Amino acid sequence: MVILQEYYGEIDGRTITAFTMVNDHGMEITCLDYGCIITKIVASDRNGHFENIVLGFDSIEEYQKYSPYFGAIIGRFAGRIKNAEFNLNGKTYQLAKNNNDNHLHGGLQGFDKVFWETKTALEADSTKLEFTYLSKSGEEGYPGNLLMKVTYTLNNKNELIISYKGESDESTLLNVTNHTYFNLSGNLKRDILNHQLTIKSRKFVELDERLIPTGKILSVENTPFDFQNGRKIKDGMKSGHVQNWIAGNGYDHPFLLTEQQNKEIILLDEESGRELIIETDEPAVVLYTGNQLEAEESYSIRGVPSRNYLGLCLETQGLPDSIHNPHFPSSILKKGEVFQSVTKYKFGIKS
Ligand code: G6D
Repeated sequence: MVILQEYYGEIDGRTITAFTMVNDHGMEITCLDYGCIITKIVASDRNGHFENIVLGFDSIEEYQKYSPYFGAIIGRFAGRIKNAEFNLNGKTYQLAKNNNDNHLHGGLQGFDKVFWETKTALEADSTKLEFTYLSKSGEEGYPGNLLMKVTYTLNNKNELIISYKGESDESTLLNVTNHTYFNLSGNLKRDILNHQLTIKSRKFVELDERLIPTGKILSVENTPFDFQNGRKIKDGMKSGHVQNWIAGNGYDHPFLLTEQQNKEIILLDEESGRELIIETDEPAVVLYTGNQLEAEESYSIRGVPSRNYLGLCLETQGLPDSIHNPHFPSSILKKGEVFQSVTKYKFGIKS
């Protein structure tokens, strides 16, 4: 096991450091102390070719100019909050309206755009990066001084384990996730439309045309949202299902997990043989298939022109806009409570 550190760039005169963890089988994960951004995950295909399998850049300027949260930790609240406001214990809090009059992904300077104190640890069969950030009361409009700790662990079982811990001195909202875009083809050789996805979920959240939950939980039965027995992502592109259309001809939906820590999410690229198994203790996962990657201003990702469906996200988390939907699992973190969650990403080859 090895951890390498190197200069990556600067923002406002503050140095950004890139940390690369390498395990004994040649798997690599590179991330930044800015936004805990995962810039690269290098994994083998069935023929032993090690290639990058996530969307990322090689300069901070590109992240600042183009990145739709590539690889970043998202918070305080992942997903949308309707009308960018919420009421908690009789007080109304106004948040940034950074997405069609709604609040998205923690606001203008969420967890993805702050510096995290970083500690490294090297053990016989694993390497760890421990990121810490104190989100001051009032930051992005949220109450409470919130101490966040995020740990990335790479081990010799080709697993990336992300653990989250949060404590606040006032009741607040916390719904945190990692926003990595996966593309198992390797070095973006192909898009993700032929990736096969399995999700152990019987229900998904209905969205309105601004991608805000309507409050309805829909059954996946007999729809393109039924991933229980595996399905190609492309099914959602031209399905004609109104929810695929609303998402921009794809998926951008939370799925309620019916099982935790039992191979509940499996992503497979048959051509390379690469397989990713995700297990989590979170109640849901948001599947976003990169339907909006084609931006007004074209850009390239390590030389590959950005286009829709070049990567997909599987964001394990609570449900968006839960504060306005009391029947959703709550994302209220009470004063003195400790929020903890763990998501494991196991990279392998389909036998
Ligand atoms: C779009 O609606 C999607 C979000 O789900 C995604 O996280 C973001 O782009 C990057 O707003």
